[in-house]
Amino acid sequence: MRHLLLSLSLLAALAATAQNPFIRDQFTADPTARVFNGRVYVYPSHDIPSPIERLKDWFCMEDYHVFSSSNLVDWTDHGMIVTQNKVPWVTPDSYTMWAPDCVEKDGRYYFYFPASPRTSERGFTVGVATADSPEGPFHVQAKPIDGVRGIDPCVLTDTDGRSYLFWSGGAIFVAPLKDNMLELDAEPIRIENLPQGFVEGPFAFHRDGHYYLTYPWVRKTGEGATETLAYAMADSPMGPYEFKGLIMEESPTGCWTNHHSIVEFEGQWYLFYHHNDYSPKFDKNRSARIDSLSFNADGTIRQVIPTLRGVGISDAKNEIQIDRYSQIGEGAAIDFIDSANTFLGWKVALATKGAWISYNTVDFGEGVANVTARVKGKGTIGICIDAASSKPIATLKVDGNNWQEVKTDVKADDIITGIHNIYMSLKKGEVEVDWVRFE
Ligand code: FUB
Repeated sequence: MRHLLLSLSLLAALAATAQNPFIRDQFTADPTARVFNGRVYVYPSHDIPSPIERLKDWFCMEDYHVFSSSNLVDWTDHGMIVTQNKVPWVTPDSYTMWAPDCVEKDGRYYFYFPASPRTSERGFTVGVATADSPEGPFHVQAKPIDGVRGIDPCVLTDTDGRSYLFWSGGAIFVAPLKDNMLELDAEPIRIENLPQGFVEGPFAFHRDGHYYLTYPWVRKTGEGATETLAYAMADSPMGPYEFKGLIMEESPTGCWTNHHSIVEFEGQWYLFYHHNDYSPKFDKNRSARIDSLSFNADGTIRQVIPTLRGVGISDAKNEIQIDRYSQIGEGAAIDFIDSANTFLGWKVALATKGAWISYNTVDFGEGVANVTARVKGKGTIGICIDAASSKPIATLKVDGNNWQEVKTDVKADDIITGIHNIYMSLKKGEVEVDWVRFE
């Protein structure tokens, strides 16, 4: 057979797909991912364009939603779980519901969130809401946790069942929690020996006897001084931690914040993080992304290169947003379909003969008979698999200035089955492509 299946090991490694950003109808920042009952739950903060003048140029967050998925592809928004004006200790209309976390203990779910308390004009503290299910309903505690001043709570539960609360506020702090998960059990300590520079957003986890403290870190000064994701390792939850390096470099497009979580799901580790994809001109409206993460044999973390493609296998029979490409050639460019409504997503413009774009790891299953693409313009596109220069399996003729779905037969010498990379390349004219789908 001319078109070979990729190896079974690749199949095993790529269990699901998600293009970035993976929540496509609202802003989602600071994504904390957790696995509960075989599903991935994401508890992000919820950026909104500010309804009040004071926060027009700043973070503005009124409430939290929770999302879940069994495959990292199809996400359910379970709706709003906590909102500022229903939390007795939060300053009303302060819009300060920043980065949260949620953990489970003995069948109960504890949602930790920072906000500006009524008792002080400036600054943040951390409160808790509890539920019997990861989706809620969550019941908020009347008061915040005593002894915590700061943002970005994260809870690590050790193998002995003891839990630790991490947070940031000029530095990163940690304290053990009491069994009730609602109170500190000892005075917080400040994590020492991290390199200089602004830090926030701690996410701590445990793997194979190593404790990881991962966090956004501004390593530079002056221009380009935005957040990286960095980490340190220790032999116990409270440290001492030894700095190890970067997980992700600064945003290439200048989004000032990054904020993340790291989770293992069905044998693969994933980095959830954010970028201002839907709001390129205002980096306080961010969107959550996923990329795969892996470790070296000594437990250190391999650096993650952010992708638009995201993770896993895409089903050829679903709409593939080829603008979330894995490779792009000269003469191809990405833009919003409508910059006045960025949630409509992106398109790729193929403007010169030979311009191409590619999208990897598409599952053709038992075979496909035809292909449909949402396109506009005037020209011809060849669809190839596995190499931009291979003989096209289909040729799409496009003629129209409005978006339209064009369908054509797949003409392959052999039936195309299994997993392949797809390429779209311009044979003549100028064409824009929204998505492509096989049947
Ligand atoms: O989302 C508001 C703040 O921005 C978070 O709490 C920080 O970690 C940064 O992402």
